[in-house]
Amino acid sequence: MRLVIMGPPGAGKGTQAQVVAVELGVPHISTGDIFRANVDRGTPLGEEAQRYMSAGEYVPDSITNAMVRDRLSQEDCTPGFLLDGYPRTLEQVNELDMMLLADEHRIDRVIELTVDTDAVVARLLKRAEEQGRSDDTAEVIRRRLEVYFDQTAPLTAVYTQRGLLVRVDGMGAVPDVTGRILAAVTA
Ligand code: B4P
Repeated sequence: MRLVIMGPPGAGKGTQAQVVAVELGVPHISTGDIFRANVDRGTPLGEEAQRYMSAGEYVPDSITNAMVRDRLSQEDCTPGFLLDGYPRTLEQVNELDMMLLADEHRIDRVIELTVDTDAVVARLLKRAEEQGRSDDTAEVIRRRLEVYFDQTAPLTAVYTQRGLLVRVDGMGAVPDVTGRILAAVTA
């Protein structure tokens, strides 16, 4: 099973992907988590990524694509994976297609978590209080939402055209959303 989970910042992609990946027995690959791990370790990749993330901008495609290519080439991804927060641009969609084509694989399903914008802003501001993430300030959240609607929301049309997109209501309790995703994936 090769899955992608999409949705605006704070939609709960990471929250859901962690559980869904375990249920499906595939690795959970979050580009945001990989960037943050590099920031924490102070690697050159982390230093570069941090400049973009703390401004609410996307990390450049060249950096992100190379990182995902490397991760997907690892052995645990052979049976499948759950990509969380990638692809986010048309260039990333094309690059992912090429990575998979090389092994004669393809994406099986794309889940789009739909949420209410006011609710996601509230979720992220709450996380800011709890975790202090540098990209969870009101100003940066606003920019992240703009970038999402400008660059990532149009990708849903691409995956709809391919017959892969399933929209899942991301509002409500976390286990209820998980149940909806698993139902959509196994349908
Ligand atoms: P991500 O790490 O993907 O962060 P996100 O979009 O904010 O989070 P997500 O939707 O996963 O929300 P979560 O489950 O945590 O990206 C961060 C940054 O990394 C990007 O802005 C960008 O700079 C960079 N980046 C990542 N991928 C990239 C790419 N492909 N290309 C370029 N740049 C890239 O949930 C948020 C909060 O809501 C949590 O506190 C959670 O507890 C809460 N929550 C979740 N579900 C809930 C529910 N049902 N009810 C109430 N609260 C809920």
